[in-house]
Amino acid sequence: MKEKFYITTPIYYPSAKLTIGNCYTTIICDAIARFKKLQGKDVFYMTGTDEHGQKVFEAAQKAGKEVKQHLDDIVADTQQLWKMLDIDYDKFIRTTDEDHVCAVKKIFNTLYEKGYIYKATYKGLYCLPCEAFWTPSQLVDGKCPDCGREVCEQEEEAYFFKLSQFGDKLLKLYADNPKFLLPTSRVNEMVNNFIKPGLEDLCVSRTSVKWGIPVDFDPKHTIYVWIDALSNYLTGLGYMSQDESKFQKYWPADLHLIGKDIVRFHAIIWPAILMALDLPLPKQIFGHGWLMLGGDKLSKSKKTETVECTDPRILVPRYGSDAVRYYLLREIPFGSDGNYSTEAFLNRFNSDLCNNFGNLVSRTFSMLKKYFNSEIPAVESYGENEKQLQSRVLQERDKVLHYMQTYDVSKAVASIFNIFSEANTFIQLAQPWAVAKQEDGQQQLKAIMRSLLETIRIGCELLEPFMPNSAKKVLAALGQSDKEFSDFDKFEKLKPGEKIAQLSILFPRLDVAKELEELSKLV
Ligand code: ME8
Repeated sequence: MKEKFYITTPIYYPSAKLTIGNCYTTIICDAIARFKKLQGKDVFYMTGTDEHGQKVFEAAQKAGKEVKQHLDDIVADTQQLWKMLDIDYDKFIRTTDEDHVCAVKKIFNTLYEKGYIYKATYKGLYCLPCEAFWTPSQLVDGKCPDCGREVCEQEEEAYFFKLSQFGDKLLKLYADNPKFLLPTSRVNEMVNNFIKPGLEDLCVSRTSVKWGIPVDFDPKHTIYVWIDALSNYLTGLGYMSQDESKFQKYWPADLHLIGKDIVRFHAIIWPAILMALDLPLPKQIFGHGWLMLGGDKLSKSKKTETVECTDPRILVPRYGSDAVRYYLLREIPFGSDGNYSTEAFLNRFNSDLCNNFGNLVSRTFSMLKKYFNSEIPAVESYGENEKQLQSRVLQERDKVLHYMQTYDVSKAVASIFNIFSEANTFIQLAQPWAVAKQEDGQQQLKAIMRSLLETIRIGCELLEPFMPNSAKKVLAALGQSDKEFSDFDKFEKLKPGEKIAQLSILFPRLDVAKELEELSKLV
């Protein structure tokens, strides 16, 4: 039986304006999910939308739409964006789904029945027009951060979750499982900033927020949006529904991949809820860094009127989803922040995708056409140069597998591109055009071309989870459409005598200055 692997993104707040920064989590999860699938795992990849709360309600009002209609439109738009980016999820959960709503009510009831939730009074600073409570640190100049009006002290009846009971259990969890929360710097942040100063019980219901899931036994209360949202990781598998088979199969999650801004909710509140429910904890939570905008310098240094383009709906149709995926996966060191600039994106397109990968494929394919009428050659023996290339390729292949064990996607992608660079260097060294002119050069030429083709094959097999479109295109041309990768170490997978198909140019070279100018008109 296949080993299971359950991976999740956070569920997104509904927004019609997702930038490539928002797409980052979903793209990495997709790459990891695809990689695990190719390794033969039974993967379940879930993403979705977080649709409750006052802000959502207000946004719908502002748009002049009925809330559900407003949400349906945004969700359709988001799903279309994920399709555009080749996000191959297994389930898209919406917190307005009936089975989710039903299960969240049951989760709340269970926590109440077990004595982890109690009723008390919530005291706080309240903004009447906004109907929102604020903490002193959230205020701006002592006033409501949303509308700038005066706030007043107010009390509200509310339910509380006994989070204060979980401090020691959480410390033990982090100590016993050093890989539970990564990168480790985030553990220190949780321990020093939140747990050691003492956890307070968490207010988990509101009477002033109407757009949410009502407490089953006290419906004037709405369940706190984070209890509702975090539960999606269980309810999406059918937890507390008629059919719990997916929950039985896939829970606990193998990886919750989230941005660093929401680590506290996932590494403190979520395990506490699961402990209270007596459920196994997720195996790992990874808090990745952010994509930052460092745009201003660009227009100054270039002396053109350029604006940063961060809209995937402009970038993907123009440059392809593989290019956007590649840039995000490669450019942001996993776990740290990374800077975005349109110019860096376009430069990477030219240097890595066009000059390195695309050029290697087109050179190799056209040489094969010229020398062997596009037929994969059979080889009697390999020379020193070819053997060296093969061993370098295998070294990089091992690195990719190693990095992917810790989800270090940026290093894994860099290693795959090292494979293509090695092959380009090999071409310069082996000089097939010179060998072709030698009378007794046929065997050597076959060994050179075969080594290049197998290198491209291995590189593209590894690349498929990250850049599915172009990798699949090349593999199909090579007559390879195997689903799982098992034969990396064989340099003899391609079938001699078979003809490879010709490919159109994978990544046409861009005129960066022209593109920047065009993009600035579109944003
Ligand atoms: O937080 N760079 O949803 P969300 C990298 N609904 N990642 C970014 C980013 C950037 N510039 N901007 C956003 C929520 N993200 C909650 C989650 S889960 C039970 C509830 C990431 O739409 C962000 O860190 O604000 C998060 O991982 C994801 O986008 C969704 O953020």
